[in-house]
Parts: sequence; C-alpha cells; structure tokens
Amino acid sequence: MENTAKQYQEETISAVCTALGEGAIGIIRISGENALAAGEAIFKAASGRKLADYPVNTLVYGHVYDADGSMVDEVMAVYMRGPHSYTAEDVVEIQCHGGVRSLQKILSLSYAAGARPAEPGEFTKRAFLNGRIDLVQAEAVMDIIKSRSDAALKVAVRQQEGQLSSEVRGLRKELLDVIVNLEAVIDYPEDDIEEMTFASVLDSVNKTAEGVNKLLANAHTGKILREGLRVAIIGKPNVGKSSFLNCLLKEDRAIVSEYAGTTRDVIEEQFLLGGIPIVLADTAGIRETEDYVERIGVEKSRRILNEAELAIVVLDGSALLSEEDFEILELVKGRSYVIIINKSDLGSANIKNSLNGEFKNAPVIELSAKTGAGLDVFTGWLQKFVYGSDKHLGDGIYVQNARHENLLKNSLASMQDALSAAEAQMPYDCIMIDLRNAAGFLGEITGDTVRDEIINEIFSKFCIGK
Ligand SMILES: Nc1nc2c(ncn2[C@@H]2O[C@H](COP(=O)(O)OP(=O)(O)OP(=O)(O)O)[C@@H](O)[C@H]2O)c(=O)[nH]1
Ligand SMILES: [Mg+2]
Repeated sequence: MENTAKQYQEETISAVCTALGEGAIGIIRISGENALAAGEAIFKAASGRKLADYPVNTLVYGHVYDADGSMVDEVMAVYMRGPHSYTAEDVVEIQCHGGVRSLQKILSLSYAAGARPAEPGEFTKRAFLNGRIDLVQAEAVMDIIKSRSDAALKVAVRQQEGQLSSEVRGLRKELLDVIVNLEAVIDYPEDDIEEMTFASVLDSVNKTAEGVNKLLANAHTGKILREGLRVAIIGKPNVGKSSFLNCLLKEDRAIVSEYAGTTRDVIEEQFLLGGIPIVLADTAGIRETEDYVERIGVEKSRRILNEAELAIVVLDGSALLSEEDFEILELVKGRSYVIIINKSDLGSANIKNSLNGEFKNAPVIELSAKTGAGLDVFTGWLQKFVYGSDKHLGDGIYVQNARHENLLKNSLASMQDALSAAEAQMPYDCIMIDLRNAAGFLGEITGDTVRDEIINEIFSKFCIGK
C-alpha cells in the first residue's frame, strides 16, 4: 500500500465534479502535487494576481483562457492547500458556467497543464490513502449521495462522521488487547501471567462478540433504508390489491375494475411511505385459471412473493373468507407478512375472527383502499416493522452496507470459534488464530487491514469526480 500512496502523491488528477448537463454552475477539481501550477496555468485572476498570492480557501474571480489566449469562460477559482482539502492534497477548484462545452474545455486545459483524468472515486480514494478518512467514512460519501430517504441520509452522515468506525475500532482494540496478553503468556510462560486465565479470555471475547451482535441487530434496518424494502401485495382476484397500491401512491397507477383478473402483470413502484423507501409490487390475483395470460401472471405473483422481504396479503373484508384466501395465507407462512382487511367502508363481515391457527395473532389492519381510512395505521405499522419498537430512526448505529455486515458476521464467527477453542482448553496458539482472524475482519471494515484489490473494487463503484 505504501507504493500506491507514493504514486498518488506524484500524479495530479482532474475531473468534473458536478453532474454533466446544463446547470447554473459546474466545478472542475484538480488534486495533487501540481494542482496549483495547473490551476495557475489555465486561470487568470481579474486582479492580475496569482492564485497563490491570495489567502488559501479564497474564492477568486477571473477567467480561463485557452492556449491561443482566447477566453473560454468567466469563472471563480479557489486554492485549498493540503492537508486541509477533500483529498488532503493541494486542490484547485474552478467554478465555471455549468454547460457541457465549458466544463469539457476547461477539463481538457487542465490535462494540457499536466493533470490526468481522475478514475471513479479517486478523489475520495486519495482522502482515504492519505489518511484523512477511513474506509467506512469513504463509503459513507457514496451513501450520502445515493440516500433515498432522510433516515438513510442521517445514517450515512453519522457514518461519515466516524460513529461506526470508532465503535468497530473499539471492538477491535479489545480483541487486540486479548491477543497481546495471550502472546505474553506464550512468550514468557515462566512469568505465569495469572490475569490471562481462560476465564478472562472468555470474558473479553464474549464482551466483544456482544458488541458485534449489537451492531448486527440494526443491520436489517440499515439495509432497508439504503436499498428500500421489497414488498409484494398478494391476494385473490378483486380484493383490492391494485386499489391499495393506488391508495398508497395517491395516484391512479394501476387499472382497477370490478372484473376479477384485472391485473395480469407485475406493477412495481418505488416511493417513500412514512419516510421509508419501499419497492412495492402489485401482482395478479392468485387463482386457478384457464386463461393462458392470466396463468403467467399468477406464476409471476408467486415469484415476486418469493423475492419480497414483506408480503401484504389483501383480503376482502366485505365478504366471507374463501378457500382461495386460506390457500394464499398458506403461502406466507414462515415469511414476514401483514394482513390487510380491505373494503372496510362496505361494513365488515368480521372475517378477523375467521383467521385461525398462526393467523389468529397475525398483524391485521382493517382499511379502505377506496376512502383511505386506516392508511395511517398501516404506515405506523410499517415504521415499527422497520425501526423496531419505535416509529423513528433511533440514535444508534445502523450498519447499512452489505460489506460491513458480512465482515461483522465473519468476525463474530471467528470469535465464536475462539470461544469454543478456549472452552475446550485448546492450546493458546489455536485460540490466537481465531482471534487474529476476528480482529482482521474488523480491521477490514475501517480499512486498517485491507488488501489493495478490495480498496480498488470499492472505489471503482464511485462516480467520476467524487
Ligand atoms: N367499496 C370499496 N371497493 C373497493 C375497495 N378497494 C377496491 N374496491 C373495488 O374492488 C374492485 C376490485 O379492485 P382492484 O383493485 O382492481 O382489485 P385487485 O385485487 O387488484 O384485482 P385483480 O387485479 O383482478 O386481482 C374494484 O371495483 C374496486 O373499486 C374499497 O376499499 N372499498
Ligand atoms: Mg389488480
């Protein structure tokens, strides 16, 4: 990793940081050892002074000229001296008019002045390699950009500030302390370091495992906030599935009719409900049918149900439960689901009491997709489903990145191996291997111990200019 870091310091990179398209302003960022020289080569301050003559971080008014001396654009430029910049290197940013031609012209002038095109995520990668931020914080930058809800943004910002990192570092330190103590016992058995008995190994590792478990407990919520909750609406024909979708969306998205078998294909919509991003699929009513196209639709409904993290089973509250309803309820056994008793405006056939077996205590919400009555109850239920007991995002740490979640799980498994080894009074060396693995997985989260390929893979998913 040392080699890479050195190479980074030597190369100056540039890219357009704002979205390419028409905008009020566009920004070109140049970073690296020659950033200032490249900036001075293409930017002329209206005052006639050099950028370097101004105090750092000052926005300077001027123009960009091309090689023939003709004016390209009227701009503002700023010089940020490393390490006090995004990359922790010398950075010059030029704010020009946000037109594609202007941005590309200035970008190519920066290349001519010695910069090379930045790779995706390379500015953030440099911030990481230069030690300004750790890997979790770097990944949080992308999460901030991609946040689909206020809650997801909040979680990402907390991560960017280092909340998750410091928790993970703390846990890793506890493991490293155990390792150091065990090493002392192995190296100097004659000193008979009493404190480091098996009991105390078990104790420390148990404590750390508990900490990891606590982080994992919120991972489900974190993932939903980041990627959206996949929800499938299922039920027999005509119970009001499409009406419920329209009611949630507050628009006439799906065709609704009194004919059973109206919806043939899956209709998928993404939106926020009670601040929670959901990916909702309305499906064809499930029933035995001779109709070829409808049968394909029914097959699709089953497939969508299998992929969903939450199933909404819609029942028609104005009629008695039928055999078909019970068959559909069978399909959600063992999954996360909620039962909607629809058409409450038509009066209730009191079908809630007909639900038996495991469905007796199932979550049931009565509502009317036609009038919207009861929709708030459903929204509240969904918030609790996602956040746990509370309806809002708590102050805790929410792991929302699959990479972090996997590493936490791996670390936990290694700790459990260490605990079993300790309980079986295996030699210290064996316990040590597991503990080192456990600590290594935690280090990979923050980037303290991580291979170059992984770093490259993470940053390759970033956008250019970030
Ligand atoms: N009174 C009343 N009628 C409703 C309600 N929800 C749906 N309906 C009516 O029930 C009929 C069927 O509604 P849809 O939303 O098309 O039902 P679906 O479950 O999507 O039906 P398929 O697509 O055929 O499986 C329509 O005539 C709706 O107007 C409700 O809450 N109250
Ligand atoms: Mg429908």
